[in-house]
Amino acid sequence: MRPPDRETLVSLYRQMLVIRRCEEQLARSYQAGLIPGACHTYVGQEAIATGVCAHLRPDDAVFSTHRGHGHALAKGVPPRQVVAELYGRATGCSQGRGGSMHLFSPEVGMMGTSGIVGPCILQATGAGYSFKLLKTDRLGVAFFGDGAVNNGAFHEGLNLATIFNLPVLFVCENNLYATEVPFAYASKNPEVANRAAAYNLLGVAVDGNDVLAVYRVAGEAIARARKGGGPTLIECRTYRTRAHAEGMREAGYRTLEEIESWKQRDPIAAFRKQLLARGYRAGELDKIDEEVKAQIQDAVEFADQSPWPDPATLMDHIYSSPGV
Ligand SMILES: Cc1ncc(C[n+]2csc(CCOP(=O)(O)OP(=O)(O)O)c2C)c(N)n1
Repeated sequence: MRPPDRETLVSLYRQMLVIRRCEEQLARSYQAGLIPGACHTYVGQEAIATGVCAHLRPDDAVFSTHRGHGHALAKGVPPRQVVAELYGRATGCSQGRGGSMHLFSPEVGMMGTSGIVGPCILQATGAGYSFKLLKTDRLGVAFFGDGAVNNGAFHEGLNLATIFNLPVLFVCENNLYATEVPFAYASKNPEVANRAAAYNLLGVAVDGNDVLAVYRVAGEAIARARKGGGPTLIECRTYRTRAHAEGMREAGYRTLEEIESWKQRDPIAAFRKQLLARGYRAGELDKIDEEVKAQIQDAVEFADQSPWPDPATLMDHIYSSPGV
């Protein structure tokens, strides 16, 4: 695969910042009581959604998790629609009916975040099966955490995708903990990528905090899948630096030293260093950050001023209309 050009490098940097600044804002909004429902932030894992989704088209289908704001943003849902959805407003991507764990935008191929751990693996497999039957080069993509790999859905999805040679990308974001349970406790096999061998499937482990590494590995897997080369399991090794969900504790089940050591490996700071070494000017990168902050501020004001869903529409979208 060709290395990313200048425009791509800048867009990767900007995309990671959009996710980071949006998440930081959502955390503040949650603390201010403006977000009904849970809020699981993606801080520390931005390189994964960014590096994978950079290769996706709007007609590829992404299925995500409870920690899915970053996937939605990277897949093309505008920050205004994400923030408004978490605020429960009618202008949100799910019209204020879903919140954080039901971010849907089929127009851009964001087929949903989910509060249930595991099913996204099967939904992406189903999408891949459908795309294959339709003889397209579209892709199904599942993002999931290490907490999903001991779920039956993981076995069923990987097995089916392999035997039918489906265009599916399985992206495991191994951030070492499922809520407060260490992966090393939940499984005697501390790796995810090597589980692919059980299905005779290609499994690749990558540094999930290195956006260029994720971009390269995902690009190769996606190009292969589009050409009929079948599924790939990518294990992105990473860490969430905030609590499992806002309002929960950050440490106790993990040490402050461990959190600090991963903060030193922050994916955005690391990429900024790489860009500076490639000759980008600090001022140029700071300007991107300023633009992103303004974009997120705009999203918050938009959400704040947006109407609540009309109670008269309560039963809309629940049953299909006869004959439709
Ligand atoms: C089927 C199912 N079992 C249990 C839960 C409760 N639960 C919510 S988040 C979570 C941990 C998920 O961990 P992981 O998949 O590693 O994702 P992470 O939170 O680390 O991003 C669990 C067990 C759930 N939502 N769904």
